[in-house]
Amino acid sequence: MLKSPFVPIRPALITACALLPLFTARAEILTPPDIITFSTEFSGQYAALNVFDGDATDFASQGAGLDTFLEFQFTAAQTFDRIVVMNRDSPARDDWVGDFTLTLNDAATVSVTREAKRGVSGVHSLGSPVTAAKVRLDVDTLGTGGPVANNTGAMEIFFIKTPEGSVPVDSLTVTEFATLFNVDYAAATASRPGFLTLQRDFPS
Ligand SMILES: [Ca+2]
Repeated sequence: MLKSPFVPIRPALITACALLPLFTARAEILTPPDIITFSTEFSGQYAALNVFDGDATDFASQGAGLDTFLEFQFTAAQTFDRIVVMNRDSPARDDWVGDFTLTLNDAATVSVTREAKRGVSGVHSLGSPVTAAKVRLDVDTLGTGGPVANNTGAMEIFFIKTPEGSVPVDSLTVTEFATLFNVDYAAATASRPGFLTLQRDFPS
């Protein structure tokens, strides 16, 4: 289905992008690499390039589940130390990425362990900076509890470089806030350390 060119970018996405520098102490989001190979897409509407369009559109594989992967190529070797893999806003829990592994230049690997959650991602540390021109992302675990779909994918991906000498903000606490829309929009979700969300923002 063609999308109207007049549909504005969702305010929640803008909120998420605005929060990122706060959590990463002026970290740099790298210019997105090319995507050179990927799991078969569910359809053209769920293209792999949707992980870099800055919008709430998804990449969804065609039932690849635990075999879901994306392979990226930067124009030159890049150094980064964190990554955001924002999950799909899908009710099927096995559409969500849990743990995943990055393979750097077809050699070294670094794995991220996390809980699979709908429509969100942590700002995941890789432990130390890594440098690579080619990066492959393989899914290691999925969300569990059904319904079964296995159209695993992602909404957005950010490769993040923290400038040398900067200190990330570890935590913030919201002490006062306007009346909640409902409990799904708790004010604390606006300050969860190192966490990004497109869905659970705080509308006053
Ligand atoms: Ca997207």
